[in-house]
Amino acid sequence: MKMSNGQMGRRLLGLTAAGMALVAGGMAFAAQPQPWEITLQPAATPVMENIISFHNLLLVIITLITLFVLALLVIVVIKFNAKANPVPSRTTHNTLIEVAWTLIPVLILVGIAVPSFRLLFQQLDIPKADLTVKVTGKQWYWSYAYPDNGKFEFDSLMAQDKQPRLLGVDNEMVVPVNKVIRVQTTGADVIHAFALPAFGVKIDAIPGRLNETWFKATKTGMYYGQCSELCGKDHAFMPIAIRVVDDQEFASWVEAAKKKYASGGTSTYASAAGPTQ
Ligand SMILES: [Cu+2]
Repeated sequence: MKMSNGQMGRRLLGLTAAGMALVAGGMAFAAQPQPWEITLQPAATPVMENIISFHNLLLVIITLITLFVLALLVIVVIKFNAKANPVPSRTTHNTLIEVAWTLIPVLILVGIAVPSFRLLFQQLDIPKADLTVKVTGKQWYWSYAYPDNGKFEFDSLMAQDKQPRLLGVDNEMVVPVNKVIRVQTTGADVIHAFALPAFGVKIDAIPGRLNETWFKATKTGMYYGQCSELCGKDHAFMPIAIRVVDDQEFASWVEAAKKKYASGGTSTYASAAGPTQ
């Protein structure tokens, strides 16, 4: 794709603006994809912070390796082409180099494995939960059940009249800030996946199975994710919206939710979407 100078300038401007939005985003927190975003969404949980630093570490390692291989290729092309080197060496073995090119990659991989497994255990080893939310993926919306707080359940459907476009929902999942939230996922019809980039959460919602993950959001605000398993024609239209609030606000939301959702999982949009099973 060829770009004119003007296009290039606009693209650069877009990138700069996205970068500044990212910095400013630290204050008024709403985690959602940004125009021209090229990196991961800003972290809102300790797990995601560690995912980002692991990602940055790998980026350095992979860049160094790629540059090293490129340098070797360039040396070979320049020094050992038929013109520069008409009489090739007949060497076939070099024990020292062979040991080195076996051992060094092994050491690099072990070096990567240690922080990788540490991160994996942090994700899988669920700390003592303050709150459990059961998330059910349905064609094509989510249901959230709060078994700890008066056992209510409600549906959450994409709201076409709400911003951000394709991410706003009628009924958000609400959780308290700085609390360990245990998320249990299951599917009602086909496999869905509950994914929220800013929390470092992505877990399948499988019919007949209960999967578990967790997050501890450290900043109040709105967080958006999407179903991440191709689940049918409206797969792209079942966003996940989580509102993180302080304890007091959460308590009053629970009281209101108990009344609002007393009749079970009802949604203002349910009839329009026509869920099928
Ligand atoms: Cu889905």
